Amino acid sequence: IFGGQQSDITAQPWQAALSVYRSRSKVYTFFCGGVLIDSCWVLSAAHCFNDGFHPKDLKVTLGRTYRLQNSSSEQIFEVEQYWVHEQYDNSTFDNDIVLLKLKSDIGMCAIYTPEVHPACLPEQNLVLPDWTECEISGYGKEQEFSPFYSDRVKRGHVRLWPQSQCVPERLSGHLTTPNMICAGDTRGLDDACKGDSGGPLVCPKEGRFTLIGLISWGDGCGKKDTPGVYTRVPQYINWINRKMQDNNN
Ligand code: 4AZ
Repeated sequence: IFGGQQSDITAQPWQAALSVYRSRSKVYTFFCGGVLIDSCWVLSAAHCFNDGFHPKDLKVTLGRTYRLQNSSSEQIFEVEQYWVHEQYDNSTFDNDIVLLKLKSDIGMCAIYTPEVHPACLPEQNLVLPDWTECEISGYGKEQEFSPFYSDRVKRGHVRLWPQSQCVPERLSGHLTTPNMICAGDTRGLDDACKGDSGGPLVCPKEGRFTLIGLISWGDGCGKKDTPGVYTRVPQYINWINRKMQDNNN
């Protein structure tokens, strides 16, 4: 997160950290964020999986404030399987969404605690008012060209942009689609950055934080008058529910 503030995982207990086993270095390497939406289910960005990881090599960490420090509140899971959206387009990042099923022998995975708790899903096609104040979070970089990810989870404040301003002129020529939503800080302070991808954009809806976006892409981090681009989660509620039903064995 560019700007924003250091946070505690209890402020965004749906935040997940995804890592992949690198056989060359024999360690798990953090690569993207994710969002817990149900005990055994995590959403992330499809583009995080461009390398075609084997599910067996993946690990999902929940409940950590410090990215690399073990904590008594953490819950770590292997991945049984993941589903990249069938219409995901690697060149435009259209439909940048992936659903992961966590591995469990007992039909229950994450146990809900103050540090580990799912985000609410919106109803299909929910649209919130322009400039609604929302939050993003993640363990991603604090500066575009920093070599390091953040040691600690951060959160930032962004507002939902009108679709009319979510245009190539503000995104160094890149097109957006109706499956994307732009959000940014009107003060020009907070933004998502590299490594935050797949993590949450949550907005208050009837008093609850509701998952409205998945961090997807942007033109750098924290540039003036440049929004971040997010996968528009309310477009995918039927897709998510179908996948979760089809795969509840
Ligand atoms: C990235 O590379 C990335 N400022 C994610 C979000 C944004 C920029 C880059 C938005 O994962």
